Amino acid sequence: MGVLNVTPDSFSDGGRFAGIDEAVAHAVALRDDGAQIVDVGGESTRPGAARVDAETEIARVRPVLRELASAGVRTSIDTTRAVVAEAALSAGASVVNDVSGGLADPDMARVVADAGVPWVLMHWRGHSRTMQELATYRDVVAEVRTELCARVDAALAAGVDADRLILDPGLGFAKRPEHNWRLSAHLPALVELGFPVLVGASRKSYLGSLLASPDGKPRPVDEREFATAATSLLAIQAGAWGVRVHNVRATVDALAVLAATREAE
Ligand code: PMM
Repeated sequence: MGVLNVTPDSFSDGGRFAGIDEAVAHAVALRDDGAQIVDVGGESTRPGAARVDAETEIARVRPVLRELASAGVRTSIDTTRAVVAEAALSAGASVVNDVSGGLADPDMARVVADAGVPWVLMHWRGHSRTMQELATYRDVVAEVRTELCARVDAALAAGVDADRLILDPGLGFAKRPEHNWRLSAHLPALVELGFPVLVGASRKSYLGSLLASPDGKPRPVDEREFATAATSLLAIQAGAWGVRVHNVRATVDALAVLAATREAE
């Protein structure tokens, strides 16, 4: 899954693809690099980010989704709002990627059930402004697993088919670096629930901290690609179904190494 943020303020690529033509060209390039789906978002989920209203979010994503549908690029809509998901699906998106796992908007389950599309349920505890205060766990793996199972139960109760659900540990969302590492190390605990698992580690700040300079400066966002490719390889090796990344080529190369190694077993 390639990332296309059509926002002026996303943490890794904010402002770069705010124009429709630039956004479409970038999404086509992600597809040509090997992305099977391009995830289009119109609201930044960066820790501390302020929210935009639904009209602004729709105005950002709709024209891009329409163009991508005519260019034959498969898209998901990255939103927590049912009204945005609905507009995006009618503009050509075919997957809903909801970082709140259905918690932010009680109407989301109905929209997804009616449309019959795949729904990514990410682990989430609150909106960006406050989420880092919610990063308290006794056993992060067990708690994320239990909280995701509750989202699955809610989705099924709302009439969404089990085979449409995809789970995501939500790295960086109400998680401190040690939580992200622990979840990555114990990914099989989510995989064994039997749903496809998506992992979004790309360029996240815990990688910047890992690769900090000797004086403690985090590695800049656009210099985290090798580490991101390593996270992709480890996630797929641990049984993930997909990875959400900004630089598709680096991940595709890393996964080619994994595939060739597995074939030679
Ligand atoms: N991370 C971000 C946004 N959307 N969706 C899913 N399913 N999983 C993630 O980890 C995730 C996401 C934040 O990253 P960005 O600002 O680079 O898009």
